[in-house]
Amino acid sequence: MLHSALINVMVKAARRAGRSLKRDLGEVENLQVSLKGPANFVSLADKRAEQMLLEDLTKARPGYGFIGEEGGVRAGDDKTHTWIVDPLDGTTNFLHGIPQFAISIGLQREGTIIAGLIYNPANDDLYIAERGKGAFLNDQRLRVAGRRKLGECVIACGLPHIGRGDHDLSRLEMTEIQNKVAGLRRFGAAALDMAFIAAGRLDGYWERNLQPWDMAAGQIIVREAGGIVSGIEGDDDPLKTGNVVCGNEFIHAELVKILKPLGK
Ligand code: 2AM
Ligand code: CA
Repeated sequence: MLHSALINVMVKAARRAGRSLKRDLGEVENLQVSLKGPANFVSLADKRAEQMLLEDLTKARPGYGFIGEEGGVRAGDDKTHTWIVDPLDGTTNFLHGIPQFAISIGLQREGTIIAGLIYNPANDDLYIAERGKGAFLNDQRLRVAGRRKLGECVIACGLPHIGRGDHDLSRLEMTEIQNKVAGLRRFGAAALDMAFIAAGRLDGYWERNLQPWDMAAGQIIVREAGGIVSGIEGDDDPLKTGNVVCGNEFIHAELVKILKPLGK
């Protein structure tokens, strides 16, 4: 399939960093049996992947700014464009050898995400989207699921880690949703949860306390697949609030109706 020059740049960068992560996943599996486990190794793998993405993206688009989970903010000469990159989303999964993790690359132009890529090197699933051009998984056009009844839906959430977020609120949210849906899931990689929404595998997803790089690519991929993405207020910007709800228009609205009052 023919992609734009921009998408080609993103795909090439993601595939190189992805090869590195996939090699490192093999080593992680070996290190599980060691006393200290693979934590230090994973931290290096993460940084190495971000360095590759920074190199490739900056080489192809020298002026663009770059915000990466590992390296923070680097300003570019072109103040209108910024890459928003998570080199390894689903770090805990990766650390445990669970093949549910991804590279996430979003491109922001004047405050709007105009292109996104999510790539899981473990199974080679590559999701891309560009504004107005649709969303694709391995060149297959994506469309969000069509279910309208929550009772038939599989919904994913995130769970705050130890020492983070509001655990009581999280349990309250899960209790409310669990009572109304066909299945509740927690996969542990926000970018892939959003990619699964775009692919119609999941009907809905919500999570609090995320970072822009967790959601930048996912946001455009879901929207280009016909889905709705907002914060938990229903009309707020997830990249600003750090809270996200997504699904088709009906399930998104149902989730907001349940979740919004709980956070008050
Ligand atoms: P990460 O793997 O890149 O850290 C898990 O619930 C999801 O939340 C993952 O996508 C994880 O991204 C993300 N996340 C964002 N901020 C986090 C934090 N402070 N602690 C743990 N997970 C976080
Ligand atoms: Ca992340």
